[in-house]
Amino acid sequence: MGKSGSGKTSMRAIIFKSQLAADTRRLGATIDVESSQIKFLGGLRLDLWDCGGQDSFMDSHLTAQSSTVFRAVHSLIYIFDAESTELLTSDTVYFLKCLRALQDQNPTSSAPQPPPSPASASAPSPTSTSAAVTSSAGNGNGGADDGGPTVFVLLHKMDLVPVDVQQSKLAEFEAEVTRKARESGYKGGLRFYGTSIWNETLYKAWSIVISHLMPSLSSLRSHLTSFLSLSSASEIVLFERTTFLVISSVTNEDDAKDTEWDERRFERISTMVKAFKLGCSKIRSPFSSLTITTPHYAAVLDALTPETYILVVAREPASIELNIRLARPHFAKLESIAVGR
Ligand SMILES: Nc1nc2c(ncn2[C@@H]2O[C@H](COP(=O)(O)OP(=O)(O)OP(=O)(O)O)[C@@H](O)[C@H]2O)c(=O)[nH]1
Ligand SMILES: [Mg+2]
Repeated sequence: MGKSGSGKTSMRAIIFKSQLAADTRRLGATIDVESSQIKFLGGLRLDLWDCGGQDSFMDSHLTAQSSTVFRAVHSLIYIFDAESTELLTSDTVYFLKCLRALQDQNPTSSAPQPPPSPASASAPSPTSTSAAVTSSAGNGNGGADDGGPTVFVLLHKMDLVPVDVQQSKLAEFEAEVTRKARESGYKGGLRFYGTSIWNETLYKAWSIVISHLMPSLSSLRSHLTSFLSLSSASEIVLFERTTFLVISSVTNEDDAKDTEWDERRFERISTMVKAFKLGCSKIRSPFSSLTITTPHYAAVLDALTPETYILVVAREPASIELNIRLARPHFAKLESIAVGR
């Protein structure tokens, strides 16, 4: 959800329909609600509701359609336009109304919780994984461990904000919106991220959203760690096959010590491979795998399971492809177990 023109349909088109960012300029306003069902990681079905943001539609989502839109929601992803002149006025008013509707329609989210400490309620998190993306937690955990829906707040179109003020703008926005949410009685967690369709921040935020939707997949991480050490790799990254969102990653800390690695490398790979795949499909030559060999390292990106791609980076290139082949049956079994759960 979010006001008209904030970029909701653009995000959906890029992440789930593999469209190019430039093509989103042609999108028209969404009428009422566009719901799509996305087959995701085997048997999982992701129900994505793109709610038109024009005032008349917002009013209808909040009144006549309130129970349809807000009941049984797993996650609310609310998009603010960073360039909007009404960011902290009318844009926030609608957001607060949505939080209220979410709380009313999902009573567990209003279960009593310990009050947030002033520091965690208002101060922006010092953690940052990318220049334009910061996440933090309104109630100290940022999630919905009260059993209610999780709210992700995306301050979007950050490319239009000068780079040197992006962090401070996001921090101020987060503090102010969190304060207003608490004052209005919302008790659940809020997670804030700065995003733009023009860089990898969009992939970063959506990878977090998707990992949150499928916590069972986190168990894959321990298996990736075993694979990392068994194959003497420096790094392994797991991507969802269609969206190329990062599901999980493991790094050999000893190798990481020697080198300065780009903190945004995973999201940048998602963005680049997605564009490359699109290029391949345009010339009717479907993407299957990619191998890069340099004097210092080798990287292989290949299908691992029916629903995932794996990227293995190692100093010793000889056995990467063989190791991936040998690991496939094990990960395919794990994936079916995770999905079954
Ligand atoms: N500069 C910039 N423009 C963006 C970004 N994301 C989307 N846009 C542009 O914003 C415009 C509106 O995007 P939409 O995705 O249609 O907006 P919406 O939120 O779906 O709007 P409604 O359907 O009316 O609720 C399009 O021209 C997009 O190209 C971004 O990150 N940066
Ligand atoms: Mg739209």
